[in-house]
Amino acid sequence: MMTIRRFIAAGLMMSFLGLAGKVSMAQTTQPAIAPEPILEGFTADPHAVVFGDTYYVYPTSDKKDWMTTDFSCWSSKNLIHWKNEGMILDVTKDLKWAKIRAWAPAAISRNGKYYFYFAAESKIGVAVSDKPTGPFVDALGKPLIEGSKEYPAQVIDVFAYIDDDGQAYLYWGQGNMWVHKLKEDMITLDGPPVKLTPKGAHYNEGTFVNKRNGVYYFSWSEDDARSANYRVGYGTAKSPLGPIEVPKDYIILQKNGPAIGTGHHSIINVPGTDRWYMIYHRHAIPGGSGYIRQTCIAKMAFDTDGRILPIDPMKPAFEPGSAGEPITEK
Ligand code: FUB
Repeated sequence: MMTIRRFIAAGLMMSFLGLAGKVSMAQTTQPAIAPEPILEGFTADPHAVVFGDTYYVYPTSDKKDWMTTDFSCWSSKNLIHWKNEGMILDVTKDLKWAKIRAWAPAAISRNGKYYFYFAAESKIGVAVSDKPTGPFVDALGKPLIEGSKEYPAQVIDVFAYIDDDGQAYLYWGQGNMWVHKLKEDMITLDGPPVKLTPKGAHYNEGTFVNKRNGVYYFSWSEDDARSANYRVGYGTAKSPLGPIEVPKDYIILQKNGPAIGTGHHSIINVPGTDRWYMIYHRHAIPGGSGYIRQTCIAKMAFDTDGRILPIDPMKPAFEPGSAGEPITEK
C-alpha cells in the first residue's frame, strides 16, 4: 500500500515531470517509486548481522553535517519488520576520549559477549555488552586505533570479522583499506596493520568482508558519501589478508532513478541457506542528501562463477505480502 509520504513524493515528482492530471488509464507512465526504507528516520552506514534467531542493524544516526553523538540498535525476525531497540551508546556520556562524530559502527559476538566497534572524532573505539541490544560500555577507556603519520586519512569505518579458524580481523580506513589481526579478547590489536587497498578500483571507505564457498568477498564504497555516485564495489581474495582481485564489472550497487548515493553497505546471509541480502543507505527520498540518509535492503545473488550480480536499488527485496526471511536454522 502506498504510504502518505510516498503518495506526496509521487505527486511532487509527477508535477515536476508535468504529468499531473495528464496520465490516463491508457497511458501507464508512472514515476519511478523507490522501495521503502527499512528503518524509521534518517540512518546510514548500516551494519547488519545475525545473532541467534534475530537480525540486527547498527547504523549511524544521521544529523546535520554528520555531527552525531549516539548509536542505536534495530532488530528483526524476518528482515521486513524492524524494531528500534533504542540507544546503545551515547558518546557524550559514555566516552572520555570523544564527544562527537559518532559514525559507522559494527558489531560481532565472541564467547557470549558482544563487541561494538565505532568511530568517534576520527578514532576507533570498542565497547562491550552481554546483550546485542546493549547498553555497551567502553572497553578500554581510550581509542583502540588513532590517526598517525602512517594513517593520515580519517580513522573511520571499522568492520570486524572472525574467520572459521577463530582468527579475528579488524578492517577500517578511508582512502586506504587497512586490517589488523585482533587478539582473542577482541579488544587488543595483534601487531601493526596491513594495507589492503584494492588495485584497479576507487576504494574510499566502508569495508565489508563475507565468505562464500571458501572465497573471501571484500566490498567497499567508492566516491564521497555526499555524491549521487556513491556506490559499492567488490573484489575477491583467497585470504582475509588479501591480496584483493578486482573483477572487470566490480560495481555491484549504484544509483538508479531517485535512488542515489547508494553505499556504505553490509551483507547478510540467511543462516543455513545460500540467500543473501545487502543492507545499504541512500540519500533519503524525498529531500535527502549525504547527511540525510535512509537504510534500505536489496536482494543479492551470485552467478554460477561466484560473481556478485549487480543490484538494482529500485527493486524491492520482497514481494508485497511476503513473510520475509525468518531464521529457521538452530
Ligand atoms: O556517516 C558518516 C560517514 O559517511 C561514514 O563514516 C562514511 O562511510 C560515510 O557514509
